[in-house]
Amino acid sequence: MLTFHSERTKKRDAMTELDGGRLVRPFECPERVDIIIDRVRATDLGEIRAPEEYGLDPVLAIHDAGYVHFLERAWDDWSAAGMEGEAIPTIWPTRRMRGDVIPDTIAGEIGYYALAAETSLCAGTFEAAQASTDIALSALDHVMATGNPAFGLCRPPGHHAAVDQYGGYCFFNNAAIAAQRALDRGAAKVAVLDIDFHHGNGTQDIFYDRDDVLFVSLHGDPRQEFPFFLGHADETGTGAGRGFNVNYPLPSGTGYADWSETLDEAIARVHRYQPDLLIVSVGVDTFEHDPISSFRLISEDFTDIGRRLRRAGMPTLFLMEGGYAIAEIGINTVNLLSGFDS
Ligand code: Q9C
Ligand code: ZN
Repeated sequence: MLTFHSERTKKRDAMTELDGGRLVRPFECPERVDIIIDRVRATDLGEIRAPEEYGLDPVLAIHDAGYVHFLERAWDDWSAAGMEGEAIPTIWPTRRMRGDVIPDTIAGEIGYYALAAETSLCAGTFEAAQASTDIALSALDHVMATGNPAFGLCRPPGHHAAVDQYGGYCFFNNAAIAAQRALDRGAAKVAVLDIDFHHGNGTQDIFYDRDDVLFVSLHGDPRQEFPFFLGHADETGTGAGRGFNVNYPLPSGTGYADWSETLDEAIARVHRYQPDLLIVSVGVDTFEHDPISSFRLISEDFTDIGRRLRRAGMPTLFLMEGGYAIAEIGINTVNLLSGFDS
């Protein structure tokens, strides 16, 4: 299988993540892509290609223009305001406050556009987010042109990013942007299957009232896990989208027996939908040793996931989301992809 990769994704190298009241080096770090690409090479998964550049039009087909331009200038505005650390919000438009007037000063704007505080903004974030989206779109175009699968080694990840909000390490929702481009280029229906440990709140929210994108997600129960405020089983879509959003929240400690049974149900739902394209939001943070997650998949399980996805028999685009057990991130990711190829 072809991999799309760019060194430009490493332009985001934040120093800080707010974690347990301390500032630590982010779990979502640039070495993640180095380790995965080394494993792609070591296993001869297939050719590695650089992405094309698509500019902001496909991003603006999903995200709010004010949000995109905020991300473009946020770091400069933050620095110009004399802030000494990386950019982290401290207040949000929460219940009973005004969410309809956007502040015009960086300390307020950042709370308007952030959905969580762990993800610091730093120099290079916007460039890396754009590179990540270019990778997703290049991989998409390959799948659409050939019918063959492709892997977009996206970083930063995308599935927590909503129309006008970043957080959970995500800025541009690569899977949503790719799904929209597929529709714009002739696909009638696209399914997004999200197997990252965390609920893909951004992707769900973007397509919640639509029937041309089916969103199906397996994830840690939001009663216990990030993003906490979305991802319950009773979120099934609204309006035309009713029935086209499917959540499978699973308890902490879930191992592969239960997880894979749920995956088969999710695949069966995707199959009934008969999409022209399947986009898999690939997180390997379901791994037993992931430092921020609580499922118990082992490395061999990822190979089996790939095999099960192959049996579904659809044109498939894989896009990287989470996975923070750095030592095994290459093995786990490439196991999944080579399981699909086998
Ligand atoms: N400081 C993705 O997997 N919570 N995002 C962090 C540790 C945020 C995960 C808790 C987790 C975000 C793409
Ligand atoms: Zn995740």
